[in-house]
Amino acid sequence: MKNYAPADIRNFAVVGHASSGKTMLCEAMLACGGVINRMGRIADGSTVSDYHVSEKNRQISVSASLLHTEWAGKKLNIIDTPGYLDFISEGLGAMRVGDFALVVVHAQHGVSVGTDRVWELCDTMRHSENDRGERDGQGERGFRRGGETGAGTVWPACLPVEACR
Ligand SMILES: Nc1nc2c(ncn2[C@@H]2O[C@H](COP(=O)(O)OP(=O)(O)OP(=O)(O)O)[C@@H](O)[C@H]2O)c(=O)[nH]1
Ligand SMILES: [Mg+2]
Repeated sequence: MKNYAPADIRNFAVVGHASSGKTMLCEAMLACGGVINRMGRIADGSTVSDYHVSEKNRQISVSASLLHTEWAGKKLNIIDTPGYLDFISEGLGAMRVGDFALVVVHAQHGVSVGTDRVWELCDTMRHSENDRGERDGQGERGFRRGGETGAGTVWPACLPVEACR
């Protein structure tokens, strides 16, 4: 196994409102890093993160999953967390051990109660990812709504998730 210097390791939690696209974003990261050669799908129950039978059946994340990949010489230890508030304790644990949190905001639905909840808990490092607007041009609107919360630094990133399939 490759050894990484501590400076080359990034541990972070992926958090956000339910069904905002956290698991698919993680799947895209694994595909981009070459860990998997094609992206799985939520509908097929074929993502790396949602591996448990209850997650496949419900098509939602139920527990935090530890994933890892490498990008630009950095080892990324990614903790994908469930967005449903019933399982928020999984996200709390992940945020505690992560160096920072990546907050995923649904570009069309914008900031929701789950976003507010995790944002309150992210009081050290804040990082917002705004995706899912690429198909209908609504990403910009969702991003503006994210910025209007005044919760910290927010910047948009458009991820062509279909390109990896
Ligand atoms: N169009 C589009 N659909 C997406 C995108 N990302 C995720 N989806 C779909 O949105 C649904 C929810 O995606 P997930 O990745 O499971 O969302 P999540 O935030 O992990 O959900 P929970 O963990 O259950 O809170 C699935 O049907 C995905 O296929 C995206 O970038 N664009
Ligand atoms: Mg998920």
